[in-house]
Amino acid sequence: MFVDNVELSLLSGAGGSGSISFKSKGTKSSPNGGSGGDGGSIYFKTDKKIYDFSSIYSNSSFKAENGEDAGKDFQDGKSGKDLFISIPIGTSILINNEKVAEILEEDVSYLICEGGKGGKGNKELISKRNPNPKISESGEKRKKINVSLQLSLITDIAILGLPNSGKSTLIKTITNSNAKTGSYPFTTISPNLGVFESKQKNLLICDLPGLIEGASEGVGMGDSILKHLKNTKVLIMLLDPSNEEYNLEEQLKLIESEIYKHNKELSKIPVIKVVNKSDLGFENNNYLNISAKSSHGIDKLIENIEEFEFSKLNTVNKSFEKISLENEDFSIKRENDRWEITGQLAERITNLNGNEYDVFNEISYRFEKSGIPAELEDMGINKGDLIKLNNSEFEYEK
Ligand SMILES: Nc1nc2c(ncn2[C@@H]2O[C@H](COP(=O)(O)OP(=O)(O)OP(=O)(O)O)[C@@H](O)[C@H]2O)c(=O)[nH]1
Ligand SMILES: [Mg+2]
Repeated sequence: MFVDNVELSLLSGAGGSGSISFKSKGTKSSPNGGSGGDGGSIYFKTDKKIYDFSSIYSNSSFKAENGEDAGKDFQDGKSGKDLFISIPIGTSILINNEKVAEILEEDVSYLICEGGKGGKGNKELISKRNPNPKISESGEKRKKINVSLQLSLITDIAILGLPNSGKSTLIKTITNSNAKTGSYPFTTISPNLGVFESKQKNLLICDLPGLIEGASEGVGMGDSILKHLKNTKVLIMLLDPSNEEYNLEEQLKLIESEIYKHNKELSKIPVIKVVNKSDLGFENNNYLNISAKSSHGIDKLIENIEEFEFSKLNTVNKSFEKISLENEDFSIKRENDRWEITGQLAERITNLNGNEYDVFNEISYRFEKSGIPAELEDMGINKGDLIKLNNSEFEYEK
């Protein structure tokens, strides 16, 4: 089964917590609590040996390992393992229906769900300000993200034509594909791929479902055919002289008009126009005539294909600017003289355990150093207003 669309739920690993412990030497004691391990992150990694999502389709939720909590005596927690999910080149990543990346390069890894940072132990929290900390940080929580992946195949040649024109028969004749053929329309309902060993290199050829009028508006399998064209280098338009509804010129016009209406950039892709079924006695001198069934004219078609220098041809797809997936740092909600601050920065300020007095001092210090007070001032906070920062509450002092 060919799968070009999947929804995945991804969960990164949580960070382990730092520990609070002390080494005593005589009357002196010094902090030696280790730090927690980072949680595992989830990456997408392109693999040029796969052409669709069938390998991840059945397992649609992925979890990376948690980081381990730290121990005493300088013992840091182990980091959780990162998880790499293999995807085909040509994958678009969508979050909340918005495309955030399109991956067109070989062998790249793309961080999609970052693991929680491990919490610092009291050893790592030693500072001039607090040389003997009795506090440690909790690890950051797991992050959850739902993504959809959509594929636009990267191929050298795509075969287009009306239903029943012999596209699947052709891909079977010239490649190793075992596409299903049939004497009825819509035999093919998802792309078939095959490799043609040309003199230049192995060419990936794709046989698509039959195009019908209105495909560009989504009629038939319109979208699922047309979306694969922007990443192909050459088009074979396969015309069927035995079609009783449309003559050859009408078929050509229909194909051109549907694909160019879908995306006018597609008109930049070079085309080989071919009439099939020459064995039925319908040769037409304006086109290249072949019989996918008897192999008549296939040599000539291959000569035509070999004339293109595939390694120099580009696809019409423009590379996509990746949008960074940074979380919003913090958000402020005001209710009269109460200010509630949430978000990742707020969590990083307050994720502390240990001695209450030290915890409070550390939170105040981190809060003052952050960009939050400036923002609150801009919004008109007054001295004595109540601040709720995650689970901590305190009065605002200028
Ligand atoms: N006589 C003759 N019949 C052919 C030739 N090529 C294909 N056919 C026949 O045409 C019919 C359709 O062939 P397919 O290869 O399934 O056509 P298709 O374009 O893939 O069709 P869809 O997937 O339905 O769009 C089958 O009965 C084939 O045997 C040919 O060169 N000569
Ligand atoms: Mg077919």
